[in-house]
Formats: sequence, structure tokens, C-alpha cells
Amino acid sequence: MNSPLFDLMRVLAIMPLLSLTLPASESIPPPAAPPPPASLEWWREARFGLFIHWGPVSLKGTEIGWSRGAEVPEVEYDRLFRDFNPTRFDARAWARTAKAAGMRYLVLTSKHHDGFCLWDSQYTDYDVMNTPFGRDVIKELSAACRKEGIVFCTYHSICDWWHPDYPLGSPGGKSQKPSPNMDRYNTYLKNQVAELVHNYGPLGILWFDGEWESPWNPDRALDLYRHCRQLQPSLIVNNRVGKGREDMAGTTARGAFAGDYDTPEQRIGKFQNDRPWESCITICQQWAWKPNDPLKTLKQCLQTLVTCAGGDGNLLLNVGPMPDGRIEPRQVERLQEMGHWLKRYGKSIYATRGGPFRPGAWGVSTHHGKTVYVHVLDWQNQDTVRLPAIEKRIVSASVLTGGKVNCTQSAQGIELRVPVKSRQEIDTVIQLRIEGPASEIAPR
Ligand code: FHN
Repeated sequence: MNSPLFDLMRVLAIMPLLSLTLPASESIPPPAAPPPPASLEWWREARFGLFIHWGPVSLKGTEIGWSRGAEVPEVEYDRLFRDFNPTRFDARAWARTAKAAGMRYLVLTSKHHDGFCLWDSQYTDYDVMNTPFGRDVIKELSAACRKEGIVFCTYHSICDWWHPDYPLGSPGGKSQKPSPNMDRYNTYLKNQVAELVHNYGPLGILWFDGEWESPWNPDRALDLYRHCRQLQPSLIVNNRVGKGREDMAGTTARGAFAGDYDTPEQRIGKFQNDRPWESCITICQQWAWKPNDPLKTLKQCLQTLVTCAGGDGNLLLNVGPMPDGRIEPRQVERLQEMGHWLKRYGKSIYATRGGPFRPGAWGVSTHHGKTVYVHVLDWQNQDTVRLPAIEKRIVSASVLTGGKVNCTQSAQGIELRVPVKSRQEIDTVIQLRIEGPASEIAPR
């Protein structure tokens, strides 16, 4: 994608919103500048990140934020921090787990909807320094990530069902605070964002969430985005800073202010190569720690990653660490299995773009330079995968995952045959070398 054009398109997309939100008499503030193309490029090439939802709620094994005032009475939920003492927390182990999984970035909940802060904040006492643990988790983890070459990022909730100034409270935003002050809360929110960037940055991404409630509006969204841009020009900000996210599809409504990328949730995004996107999906079922939470199979995890890449998107795969500070061993093992696959076949994922063959029942395709990778995820009891014709000649065909492929190309299309013994249960990766850049082939 031609980034300057893409950035121009985004700025133009923002303009209508500005005219909607400001009376004609007022001067229109400058549009929020997007991050430099290089910022988005490292992230797009990374393709795979670790999402971590953690906090004192892990002591209960219920969902972070959402169980406050629901399965767990508010008073009890808000007292959990007094018992939060994850003595087996080892930031280096977490960073190494991400690295061994083949992940290139890590996004930790600095503050979820429950208001608890996992760093030493000067703006609240409701933070990890006032627990028996008394250590700055974000400081330790950001440092460990740097040592392991993992880009550190934070998830930060705009809504805050604990903070007295934020108008809505638990359960799930369904109650009203007695004397809220949204302007004062907005200052608190921006001050904490500044703390995270100044004290633990530079960050890769500020992953906002909790934007859907009525106290948040497009003006505050644009102001917060500009604030992030001023704090760190290279910072990537997702579309949940704004009000344009289309629910769990994570796409952005036309004309809405949209941050830097789209965020499908608990599903794989559709093929979209004109605006970056990243699916956030749990490795189990709950975002936060839950004992015996069903764990996705290696096939589910890998095919999810491959299908995201084939759609030209990233995968942010979530774990919920235990109350003692460890990531559950079986989840660590699943991530290591993903890393083993990526060690052998990662060149078909990292630094690739989706297409040129759009996803189909057979699987997806990715490309880099003059190479197209056809990821056959389901042979559908057929001997042949049939793909649309391309104008560029296929110079050679091989099977990255081992074995032989018979490849025929004509004006009618491409046919690929791989003997049964060479087909993989999870992903048979066929490598097609073509006579010119695959990026010149329009998706089909
Ligand atoms: O309410 C949150 C939820 O707890 C979780 O954090 C997900 C992951 O991004 N986002 C919101 C639901 O859309």
C-alpha cells in the first residue's frame, strides 16, 4: 500500500468528522497527523503479538472488569488488590515466552475497565505499588521486553468503572456514579497516558479500549489521539481511541475518526489491504485468568495466525496470567509449539502482505517480493487447489513444508497438486516464485 497516499486518504477521512463536530464559525483544528510510515511498517511486518490481561481479579478467576459488581460484589472486587502478591511473576520469563512463540510485540493491560493500575502512578493509589507485591509490573516488563527484543505496548481502558469522576460504573457500565466529573477524569486519563509513555516508553502501540460508552465522544477522541502523537510521534494508536469502531467486527465506520488501525475481536478480520488491522483473540475463552478454561488447539492457533496474515492483518493472541504471576504452563507450551512452526516457516508470515489470492475454503495466500505463499489449510477431500489466473508467469513451485507440488498455469487459472503424503494437517505451504513483484498483482 502506498503509505503517503494512504495517509492522505486518512486525513481526508477525518475532515468530514471535524466539520460535523465543530460549528462553521470555529476554526477547524489541524487534523491529527498519522504516525510516520516506518512505525506502521515494523508493526505490519511483525504480524504476531502477545496480549496479556492481568490484575488482582486473577485471584477470583473471573473476567477482568466485567465480573466487578456481577459475579464478584464491587466492594469485594475493589479489595482484591490488598491480597495481590504474585511472587512468581518473572518479567523476563514472560518476555521470553513471547519471543519463543515467535511474537514480535507484547500488549499488557496497564489499566482495564476496573481502574486498577499495574504501574507506579502518581495520579492514584489504586495501583500495584499499594499491593503486598509492591513492584512496578510495567517497569519490569517493559525492561525485560527491551532485553529480549520484544516491542512493549500497553492496553489502556478509556472507560473506568471504578474511578469516581468517570460517570458510569459496574456492572458493565450500567450504573451511574453519584458525582462524576468527566472533564477531570479526561485529564486523569491523559495524565496517565503521559506517564506510561514518558516513564516506560517509547511504546509500540497504545491499545485503547472501552470507548463505546456515552461519556466518550469524537472530540475527546481526537484530542487524546493528538495527545498521544505529541507524546511520541511514532506511537501507533488503534481505532478504539475513537467512536467509529463497528462493534466486534472492529472495522471503522466511514468518515469516523479511526486511529491507525482496525481491531476485529474474537474473530479473524476479513481481507483488507487498504487499512491495517489486527485481530485480538484469546488462547482460551476468557481474557483474564480462569482455571480449566478450554485451551485452543495448536491447529486453531496456527490457522488463526495464518488466516489473519492471509487477510493482510496481524494476530494479537491473549493469555491471562495466574494470581501467582506465572503464565499457565499449558499455555506457555502452546505458544512454544507456535514458535517451533514459525521458526521453520515464518518467512511465509513475517514481513508478508495478504494475497494476491483472496482467502477461500482451501486457505489463504501471502506474498513477499517475487514469492507467493499458498497456505492450504483444508484440501476439502480434493486432489487439487484451483486458483484464479495471474498475468505474471510462475517461474517455479515448491512445498516449503516438504514434498513435491505439480503446478500448472494457464489463462484459465492455476492448479496445484500435492501428494497426500506431503499434505500437512495444519498448513501445507506452497511457494510460488513469480517473474515479478507479487505486490503488482491485484487481489483476486
Ligand atoms: O471489554 C473488553 C474486554 O474485557 C477485553 O479487554 C476485550 C479485548 O480487547 N475488549 C473489550 C471488549 O470489546
